Amino acid sequence: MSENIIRHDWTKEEIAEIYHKPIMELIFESAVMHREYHDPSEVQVCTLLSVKTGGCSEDCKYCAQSVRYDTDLKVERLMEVEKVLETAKQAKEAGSTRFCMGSAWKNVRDNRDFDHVLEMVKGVSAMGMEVCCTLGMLTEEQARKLKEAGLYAYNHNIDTSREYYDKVITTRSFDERLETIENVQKANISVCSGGIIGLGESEQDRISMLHTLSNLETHPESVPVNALVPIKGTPMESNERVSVWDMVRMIATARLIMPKSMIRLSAGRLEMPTAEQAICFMAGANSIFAGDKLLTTPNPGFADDTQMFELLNLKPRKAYKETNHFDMAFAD
Ligand code: SAM
Ligand code: DTB
Ligand code: SF4
Repeated sequence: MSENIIRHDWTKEEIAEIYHKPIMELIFESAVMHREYHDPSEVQVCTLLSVKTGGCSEDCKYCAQSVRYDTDLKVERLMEVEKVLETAKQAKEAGSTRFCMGSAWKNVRDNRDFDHVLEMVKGVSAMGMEVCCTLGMLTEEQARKLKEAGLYAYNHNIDTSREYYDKVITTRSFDERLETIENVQKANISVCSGGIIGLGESEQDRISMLHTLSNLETHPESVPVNALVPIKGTPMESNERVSVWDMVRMIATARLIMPKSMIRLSAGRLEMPTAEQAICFMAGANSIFAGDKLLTTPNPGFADDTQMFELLNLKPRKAYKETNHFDMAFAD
């Protein structure tokens, strides 16, 4: 293991210097760092399932599920527990080791729906998969209940920089997001937190977002880097498509400043040819969302990803490995 120290005191200037390195140098350095902490042939394969779709009261300007935009999305009630468990079983059979359930909620409420989500968590955990949820804001008490049910990780993205945040969302604050992350950490649940690029933010905003993530007391165990999937009907429907080099810079910088974290090449893969995804893996990405649907939008299917893994000599990372990443992440 290297003598690199996991730092939580990065300055924006230092992060900017890394982010702006000549691209080949940046990829080389992040690839070296990646090899210090991870097996570069392993990629974590997570499956996403939207267990409660649409009808969300929030105004996140990128999102297909907000009631405020006319996005042609059919609003659905919370899925039946059995149906969710059936989907998780299929994902496991297809090689997925993490199952992430998402709901279009501003926050979790202590009602029957939450009781059903707890049953879903118990059921998926019993299958030996790492269970993750993304249900919006959470109190410490609710986080503890999820932990007791077997929750392994909780996804709550900061989405963008503190400075740009209110250009994207006005119905809940950046600090509320950080509070939820804190509540999750207090319950000893592993944190998955990252953001989106392509929202119209500047490079300085991207650096600022990475600054916030890398200066958390414990680095998130996983850091999803999403490219905006433009949704018709939302205020961001016409945003310009993110370039692969911007994804690479984000991934490589995240890898260099949060070396132990899993960096997830998240939304946006459908538009990326295998060669572009390969550069992202080279730059330190080691996790993907698999399965032909993200929450509401299409994603490459298992068959396509299997082919890509074969071509790139990658293999899915096992769940709960001996060198448990959860313990590693909490051992800074
Ligand atoms: N409602 C919960 C919340 O907002 O925390 C959980 C689900 S929400 C859809 C999860 C995350 O997905 C968002 O925070 C955002 O980072 C990402 N996301 C949503 N729509 C997206 C889009 N169109 N393109 C890229 N990422 C998106
Ligand atoms: C994350 O960072 N990206 C995922 C997951 N966490 C929940 C969601 C991507 C959503 C893409 C748009 C959609 O399918 O609606
Ligand atoms: Fe609701 Fe989450 Fe979409 Fe925001 S991102 S509108 S909170 S579902």
